[in-house]
Amino acid sequence: MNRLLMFLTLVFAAGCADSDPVLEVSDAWIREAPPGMPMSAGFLKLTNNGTEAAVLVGATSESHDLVEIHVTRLEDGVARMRQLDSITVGAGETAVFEPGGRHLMLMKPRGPLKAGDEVRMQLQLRSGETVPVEFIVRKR
Ligand SMILES: [Cu+2]
Repeated sequence: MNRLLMFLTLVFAAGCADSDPVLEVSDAWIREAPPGMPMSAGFLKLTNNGTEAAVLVGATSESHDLVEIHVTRLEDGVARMRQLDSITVGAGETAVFEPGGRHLMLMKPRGPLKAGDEVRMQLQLRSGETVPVEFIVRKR
């Protein structure tokens, strides 16, 4: 769907332009949870166009009461999720959140989400800045 591919948000960190990172978010989507499943996962690409590292330390979502940074790893052939305290995106780098890897774990839903829904989240940086991101819910 071209509309989904075009779902690109340019986000400029607020504040002084010189030292603050300029973060660009693209391809932000949430995987629709199967019926009865309380958890979903959010994915995105986060590019740091600034000159200093940006450190993601958390997120809040209008759709869920609890959001954690997770990574999925294969351990002894079994996929396991672990919580991460933070993810550092160096200057000029892109952090990719994708199925089977890093993701935003969405827990304690405030209501059901279905494909096509749009969800606003705020990424929280260690600097204290927040980055608003619009996610779209897609089918699994
Ligand atoms: Cu997870």
